[in-house]
Amino acid sequence: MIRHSFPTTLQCAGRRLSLGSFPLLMGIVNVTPDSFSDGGAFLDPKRAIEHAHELVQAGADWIDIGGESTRPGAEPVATAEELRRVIPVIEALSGKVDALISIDTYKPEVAAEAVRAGAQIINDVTGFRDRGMVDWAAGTDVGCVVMHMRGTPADMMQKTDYQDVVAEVKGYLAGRIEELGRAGVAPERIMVDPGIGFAKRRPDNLRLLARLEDLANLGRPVLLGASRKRFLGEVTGRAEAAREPGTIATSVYGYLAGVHILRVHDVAAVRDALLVTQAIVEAGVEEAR
Ligand code: HH2
Repeated sequence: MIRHSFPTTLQCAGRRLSLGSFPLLMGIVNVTPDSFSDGGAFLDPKRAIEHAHELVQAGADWIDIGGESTRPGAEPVATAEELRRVIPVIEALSGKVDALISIDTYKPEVAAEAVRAGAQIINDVTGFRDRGMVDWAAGTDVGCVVMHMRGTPADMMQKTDYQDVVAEVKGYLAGRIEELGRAGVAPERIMVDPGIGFAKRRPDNLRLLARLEDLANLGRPVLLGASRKRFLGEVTGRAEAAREPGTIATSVYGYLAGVHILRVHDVAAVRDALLVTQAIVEAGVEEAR
């Protein structure tokens, strides 16, 4: 019944990583005034840098730095402002933390500057929809997170009409892997993400979570970002700050379904839950011998 992570290799910025036995933990650093769960808390670069160090101490393998909120209804941020927010933070962390660094952006200008500052992975919530982003990525060796969404954060919640959400998300991601491949981005550099909460309502999010194995069939590492999201509040009645138990449930479920990377706000809490899950899984394997 347990579909434990199967090994997949990821190539990024000259490194070859083997993913599989335990999910990588991606800690979130939002250098924004308006992110949905921690808006304003890390807008000051000093606080953002400290928070990244705290996340790594708590067990983060990877730090995701973003300078634009993508919560439903969010308006775009100008490129210059996004750069002003994220670049000092990446520069201060590069070479100073024992963790991968990604930039959460869909703008090629921001991606290029972030990589120059030390980022090794581009986390593009639009799934490299912008041809400029595809061409830019093809000329680099960075890792690429390809996420599914429809429209933009401003209008995505008006685009939630699906016949079969799982098939559509999987088809979209397969198409993006193909286009990136044609442009020269090797599949070994790509990770896929269903985009929980992006142009999806509660039943869509729950269906995608229930069928995560289908995405693992794409043959690329699967990244899951459900931390503190709205559907958890809809299921539990809790506000953002009180959605950690719900986040842990999705993380454990994702781990057992074979997810390779978990994008979370509270790395310490999720790590403990996964360590206990892993211990139970290993005891079960022992028992079956
Ligand atoms: N979710 C958010 C932002 N970036 N990237 C990936 N790959 N997957 C996700 O699910 C994902 C993401 C939204 O969460 P958060 O960063 O906490 O909020 P905001 O966009 O309001 O800054």
